Amino acid sequence: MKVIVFGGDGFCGWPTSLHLSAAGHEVLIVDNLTRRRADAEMQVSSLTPIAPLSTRVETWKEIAGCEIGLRDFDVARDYYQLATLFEDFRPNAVVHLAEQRAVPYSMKSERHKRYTVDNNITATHNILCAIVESGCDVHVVHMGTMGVYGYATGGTFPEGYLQVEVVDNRGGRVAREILHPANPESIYHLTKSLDQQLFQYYNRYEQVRITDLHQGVVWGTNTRETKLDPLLINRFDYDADYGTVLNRFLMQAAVGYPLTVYGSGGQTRAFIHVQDTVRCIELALKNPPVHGERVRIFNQMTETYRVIELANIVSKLTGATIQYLHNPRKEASQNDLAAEASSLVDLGLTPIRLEKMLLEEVVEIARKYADRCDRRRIQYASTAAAFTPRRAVSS
Ligand code: NAD
Ligand code: USQ
Repeated sequence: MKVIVFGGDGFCGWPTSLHLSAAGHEVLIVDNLTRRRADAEMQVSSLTPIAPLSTRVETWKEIAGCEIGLRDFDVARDYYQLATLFEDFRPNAVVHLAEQRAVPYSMKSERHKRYTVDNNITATHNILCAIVESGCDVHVVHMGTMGVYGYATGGTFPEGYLQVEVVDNRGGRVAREILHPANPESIYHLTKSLDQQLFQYYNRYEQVRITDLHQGVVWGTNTRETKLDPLLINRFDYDADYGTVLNRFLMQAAVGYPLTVYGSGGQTRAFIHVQDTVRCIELALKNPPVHGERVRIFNQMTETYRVIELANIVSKLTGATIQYLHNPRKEASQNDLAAEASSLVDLGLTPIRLEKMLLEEVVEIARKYADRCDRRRIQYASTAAAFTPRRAVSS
């Protein structure tokens, strides 16, 4: 299969590109390296020493003998490069990961809000529009988020759609299927909710086949392929903007920093290991919707935990202490979370459990690269203080 991975230099995108290439697909990465520039903007870097993208790809060619194509352009701004790429490369499928994905970053200032909305919505729309214009029959696999459902406690989130009854003009009850109402708690999550509407339109009126993966928080670093050479190593974000909670706790434990629990720690979130992320994307690609099928939505998560539960697990494993901090985010202080997530398991996913991989992550990554940690970038306030928005984010 010919596959374009939009955002193929990122945390999920790089291991996905390798995994698909190893499975024999012809992979082409499109990435404008904006994520690397965000690191420079915030004066942080991945805990793991990541190689330049061209070095990554050359190393993969030496090791696996497989070529991965590269294009450096902005999917949200360079529409004509994008349209030409579809006409020239004629992919069978695309994996769309090219969005600004950090909740705190999306709320830092008006510029970051506007950047996140402009970048994410326009990138998604440009890809869909270019597919239609090219006349190619392309399956779009998009990485969405569990956060589109929101975190109001109660009920079980379905995989995208709700069966409801509406009252018609004569007072009768009519069965309907609707997209689960969106309840985004951040500007970032709002963009993923808006993406869903673009997918509904392009699926219904332009017959684009789409799978939207509603993914939980990803943890871990390496996958089978990124472990093959140090130059293939994946990124590990630990700063207060891009670092996700479990990876942050692992790094904090490794450097002797108290685990930063926001608020009560009663927030429940869905989690998945990065190895399972790449496997889920492959499963989605292998099992495309048929022509005329509605947008497929899979909940891509394997476990749920409260933040405080994670802190206790990491503390027990490493001896780290726990610090309760004022929550810098606007979010419910506590919630339950139940969600259906059987579709990907039915397609062949065997979930990796947290307790199985956690120790390996502590030893192989967090402790090994602990000396690369800049402690000033751990707390949200210190990151914000170091921030210079006007130069860093395009207006
Ligand atoms: P990331 O920031 O590491 O990677 C995104 C990549 O896309 C980066 O390499 C960036 O340079 C590129 N990019 C962004 N905008 C672009 C544009 N306009 N043109 C070209 N390239 C662009 O993020 P990630 O963690 O790999 O996340 C990938 C996707 O998965 C995102 O859409 C995110 O919302 C979603 N997701 C991530 C997680 C998680 O925990 N990491 C969880 C659920 C969903
Ligand atoms: N949290 C802490 N302490 C920290 C960091 C985070 O208590 O040091 C808390 C947050 O307040 C939040 C929870 O941990 O309640 C999760 O935060 P996170 O930063 O790990 O994840 P989140 O902001 O939800 O975003 C991440 C990805 C995003 C993806 C989302 C999936 O960055 O791209 O969409 O996870 S989900 O949460 O299921 O919507």
